[in-house]
Amino acid sequence: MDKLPDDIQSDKGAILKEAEGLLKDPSRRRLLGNILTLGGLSLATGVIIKNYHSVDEILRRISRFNDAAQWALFNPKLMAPEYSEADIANPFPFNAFYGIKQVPHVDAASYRLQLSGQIADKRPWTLESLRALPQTSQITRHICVEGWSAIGKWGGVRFSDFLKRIGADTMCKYVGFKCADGYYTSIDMPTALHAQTLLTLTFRDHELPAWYGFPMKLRMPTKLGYKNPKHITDIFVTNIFPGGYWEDKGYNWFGGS
Ligand SMILES: Nc1nc2c(c(=O)[nH]1)N[C@H]1C(S)=C(S)[C@@H](COP(=O)(O)O)O[C@H]1N2
Ligand SMILES: [Mo]
Repeated sequence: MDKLPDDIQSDKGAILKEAEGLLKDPSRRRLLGNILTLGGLSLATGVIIKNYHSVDEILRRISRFNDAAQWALFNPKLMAPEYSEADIANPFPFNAFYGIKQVPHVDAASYRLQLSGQIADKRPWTLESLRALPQTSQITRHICVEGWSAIGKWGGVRFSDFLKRIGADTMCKYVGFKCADGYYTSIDMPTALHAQTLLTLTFRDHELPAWYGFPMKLRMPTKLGYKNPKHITDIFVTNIFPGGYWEDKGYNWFGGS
């Protein structure tokens, strides 16, 4: 590689120092997984520095690259393992960006699931009308990046069936979700259409309790925990990248497990 111009050469020290700080942050390290060490970054910096201006931008670029790779490698026909009733964790862990006492209370009677974006039939859904759709269930492992995993049983509507029913444009790239607690996330269309992706209304054959996401949680055994939104109030289909609560703070967007 050519010698870097002097001004960039001196930036290099500053950028590496900034990187060192950022890599100390556990959420940043998670974002990078094990793909990048400070040593690796040092080697890459000379190349990257010519095109990008801050470490944050470099890290985001790497994460986006990782998204593209995961998207390309995702096999829509590959099924996540399923388990038996005896394997279900009891109690199943609760997790959110707040404590269990702050879990939102969603009123069942006035609840409406709102639809927007590239969807032909945007009529809102009541809980009753969602319960009246054909239901299926699945016992799968939920994996949280905070270092735990647990097997649970979720039941509900196959998401690909639901998307077809509402006339979603499945040529779009993203499906986005907004939640009653302010959480939000989005997924790639191939995962939305995966056979194990369920719009769930039950946990262990009972109505989804508040702490597991009443009235509804999107459950995907092919994705990490933070990609599985609870308390969903809005679903939209779009080609504009919607991001997510943790994803916008640096977690990898694709979030495959
Ligand atoms: N609405 C909402 N959905 C959410 C979260 C949240 O804070 N709010 N946390 C995510 C994370 S990080 C995890 S691990 C799972 C936890 O789901 P559980 O409480 O059913 O175990 O929910 C995911 N979905
Ligand atoms: Mo999580």
